Amino acid sequence: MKTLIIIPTYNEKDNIERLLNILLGLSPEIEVLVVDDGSPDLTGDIVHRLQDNEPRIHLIRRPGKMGLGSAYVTGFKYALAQDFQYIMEMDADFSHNPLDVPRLIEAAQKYDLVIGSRYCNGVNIVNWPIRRLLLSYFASKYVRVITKMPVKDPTGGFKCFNRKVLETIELEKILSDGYAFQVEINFRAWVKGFSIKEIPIIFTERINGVSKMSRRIAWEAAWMVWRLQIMKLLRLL
Ligand SMILES: Nc1nc2c(ncn2[C@@H]2O[C@H](COP(=O)(O)OP(=O)(O)OP(=O)(O)O)[C@@H](O)[C@H]2O)c(=O)[nH]1
Ligand SMILES: [Mg+2]
Repeated sequence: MKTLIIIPTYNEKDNIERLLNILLGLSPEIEVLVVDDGSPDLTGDIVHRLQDNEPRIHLIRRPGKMGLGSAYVTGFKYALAQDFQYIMEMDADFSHNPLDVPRLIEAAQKYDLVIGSRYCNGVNIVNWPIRRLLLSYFASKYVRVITKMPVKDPTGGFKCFNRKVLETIELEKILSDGYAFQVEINFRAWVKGFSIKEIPIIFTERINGVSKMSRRIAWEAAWMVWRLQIMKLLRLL
């Protein structure tokens, strides 16, 4: 069954071609959608050129940096307009190992939403400064305590959805970006009663390119969980 892997990009010229080659080599059922936000390093042009020989590469170009959350929502709508059964989220920077993709798709035969989890067996993160690691680890605990959602890695961005999850969640209503976006979408799926499975992955910090982690993104996630909790109580989800 057909899978669409959505990859948002902003300045990923050193990674994108190699990543697409590996992904497309995994299976003829796999297609990729790059959502590029006008990368100044011309990542979009590289992908456009690769499309010449490969119909399984899809590309949406947006004029400027509009954030990860809205890039995924745009990609989800594109996937739902076509006949993809599985729809994945993945970073372009090799933090997510493309060779883990088949394991996620396999688990998605049985579960509605599969999350590649850094915190299944201890902590599986390579090359993060201790400060960032602690922030992420305690953020995930904080999300769990407040939302009661049974997910150990709620901010992870390597996931596989069955299309019915994305058909059911009201994509229009998702407002958050970055880490909060991941938490919000998991929470909405969970509240609707979809099954969620975490499978262990090893996350490796990027070698090529520049990080976009910011204080604003962390704070957004910190208050978003309260907002979600209130919306759930008011039955707005
Ligand atoms: N389309 C789009 N993609 C983005 C945007 N911001 C980040 N990305 C992409 O989203 C993915 C994750 O972003 P990263 O910068 O790796 O974020 P991170 O993993 O939290 O941080 P680092 O790995 O430390 O840089 C990468 O593929 C980025 O190129 C954006 O505003 N628009
Ligand atoms: Mg990254």
